[in-house]
Amino acid sequence: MMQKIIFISGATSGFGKACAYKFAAAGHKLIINGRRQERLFEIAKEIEKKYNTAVMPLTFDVRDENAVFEKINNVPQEWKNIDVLVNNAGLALGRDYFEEASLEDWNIMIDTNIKGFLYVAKAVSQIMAAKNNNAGCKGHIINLGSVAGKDVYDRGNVYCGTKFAVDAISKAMRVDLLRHQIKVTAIHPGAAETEFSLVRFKGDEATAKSVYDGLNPLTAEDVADTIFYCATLPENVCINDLTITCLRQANGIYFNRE
Ligand code: NDP
Ligand code: 8X3
Repeated sequence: MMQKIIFISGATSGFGKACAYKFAAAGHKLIINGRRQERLFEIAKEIEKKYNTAVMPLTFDVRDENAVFEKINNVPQEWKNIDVLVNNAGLALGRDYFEEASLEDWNIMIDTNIKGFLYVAKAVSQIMAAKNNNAGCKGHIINLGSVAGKDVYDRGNVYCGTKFAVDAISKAMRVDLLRHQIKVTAIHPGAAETEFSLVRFKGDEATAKSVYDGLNPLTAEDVADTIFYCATLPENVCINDLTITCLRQANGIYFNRE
């Protein structure tokens, strides 16, 4: 097995955290990011101990343009050869009618899911593109979209808009990064029980839980397994776009609850 360097944004919880465990279990080295430093360091320590592989925690807020470029450009040389980026940090805030929704929620979602997403992708793609292995694949960027970026649902307005942007930008990245032989995969999950809804509903546990009523939703591990699958295909094979839902969900709108 060739050991790779995997950079995961938003690894303190949910998909990002599950990806960290999945890739480490296969022997890969990790750079993991999130804002909650204590959690990030705990996870790094636990993974290093459990899987005997190196993990570098890199605490920053993806919305902070300077921090993103400074932290990523200054990783030690032995960590520079990033093979895979799981561009995952993101969030929804609120589920409100358009005219009633909070501007602050909108700004945070746009700043995180579009602008922060772009900063991280740009910083890492510059590093990948500068590699001199012109014959082979220089890297793989895996962007987290959503079924919310394929169909809009009621009161999803700006969250859906940010995920449509992820979908469009993933297509654009695939075209522009083609000359560097960098793979770009967009993963679009449906409902998955992580901290996502707790964040969206600002700590309201009952409302967060009700999102998954009668669904048997995806788990973070289901999504991490899928990301791992995409990342470990032969060099010549790239899944461009993948939508994944649980059995009881068709898309962002249609559910068959038990
Ligand atoms: P979680 O809330 O469990 O995890 C989100 C992660 O993103 C956390 O590690 C959080 O870390 C990090 N994060 C959020 N904002 C920032 C920031 N400004 N800077 C750095 N890190 C940040 O949610 P999920 O794992 O479910 O979500 C991951 C991605 O998947 C998101 O992009 C989400 O939109 C998408 N998604 C989720 C679905 C679901 O149903 N769960 C379905 C489809 C897509 P910290 O707070 O420590 O910064
Ligand atoms: C998260 C899934 O359906 O809540 O992107 O938008 S959904």
